[in-house]
Amino acid sequence: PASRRELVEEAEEFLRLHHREEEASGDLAARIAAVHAEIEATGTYRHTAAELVYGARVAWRNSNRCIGRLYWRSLQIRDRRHVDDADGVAREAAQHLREATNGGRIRPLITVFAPDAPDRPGPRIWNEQLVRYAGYAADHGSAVGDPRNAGITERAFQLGWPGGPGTHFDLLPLVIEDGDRKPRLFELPRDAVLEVELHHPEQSWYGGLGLRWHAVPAIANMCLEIGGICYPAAPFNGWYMGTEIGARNLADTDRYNLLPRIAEKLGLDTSSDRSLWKDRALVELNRAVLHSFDRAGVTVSDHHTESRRFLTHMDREQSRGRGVGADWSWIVPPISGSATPVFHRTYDPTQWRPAYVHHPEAMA
Ligand code: HEM
Ligand code: NRG
Repeated sequence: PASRRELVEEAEEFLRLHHREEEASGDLAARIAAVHAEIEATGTYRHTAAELVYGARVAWRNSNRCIGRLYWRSLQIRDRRHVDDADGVAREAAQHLREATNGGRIRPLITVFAPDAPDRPGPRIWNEQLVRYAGYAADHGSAVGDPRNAGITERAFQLGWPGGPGTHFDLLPLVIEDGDRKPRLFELPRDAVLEVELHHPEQSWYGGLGLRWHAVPAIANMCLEIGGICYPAAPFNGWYMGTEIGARNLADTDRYNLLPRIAEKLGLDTSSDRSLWKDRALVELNRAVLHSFDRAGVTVSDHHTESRRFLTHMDREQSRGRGVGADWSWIVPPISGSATPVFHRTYDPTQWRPAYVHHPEAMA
């Protein structure tokens, strides 16, 4: 919020929402008066544990780009608001991954670190996710790793990272900045990161490609905004929808760009777009992702199931008298869009609060 008055307004709006939706939320007028007084005295206010839990869950419910919102009430919260130093954030981020991974039965989870305060900004994680693969610029020929992470890889080098072993899947260190403002590097403990080796259900050559992906998508660079308070470090995760890996991360020409290699192995005619070799390679790549996660006992959903769940979510929300904001271009899966029900309709793009927001200053 730009001013104290705006903070008071946003706080009140959130407290009213909480009170309206949650029966056990107590005396509204008394809580509003207390928050007013606290803002008057300190320039900020502290959420109760119940407000934080509710705020983090509703921020997920309000994530217009997210198809996975049916289970928004199941989000578990690790309240680590007392942790504001880089070492503590690194330690708790690793523990977040262990608890979220849960041996493969992935649990939707968020860890909330110290908020921004008038006298001291909260800590920040520069990596876009807790687990990311390094991207090394090519001296000549093709790049190594994930080109999407070339920026954060470069910043890690500048901060003294010696670099990984040089595979296509080197784990990046976390880059964490705390209230003292000096970004520092932290290697992730190996036991905190579960990865899945990719195999194809029928094509045995596929395993030989040496492909893998991490089990948990944990976005780390979005701010959790609740009632005018910004929690800049609040890494959260659910599980992957297979297409995120198979139709984007491994397939996009500016990511791992694997379609030509897979088409070649499949013996497809790549001399003309009209053979639909890209489309056929995409399907086999996505089959391999789902097959491999299943085989490894790691939670993953497919785009048909997740699309159906999303429409169930919309129905359920509407029956409770709530509208659902959504962004068609993010909700519709990147392959076979028209074969899923989410394609065949429009959505209200209104962005409600609380919300997860990108803060541009922290991005590369
Ligand atoms: C975006 C699925 C859980 C918040 C997305 C996207 C997918 C997805 C497919 C689009 C990603 C892209 O195109 O790059 C899922 C599934 C979940 C899940 C299957 C399983 C439970 C969560 C949770 C949260 C969340 C637990 C927060 C508490 C978001 C947000 C975005 C997003 C904020 C937009 C990210 C951005 O702007 O880059 N989700 N999600 N999701 N999801 Fe979910
Ligand atoms: N597409 C990104 C992850 C974005 C968020 N997706 C989720 N979130 N499934 C990728 O790494 O491919 N989640 O919290 O589960």
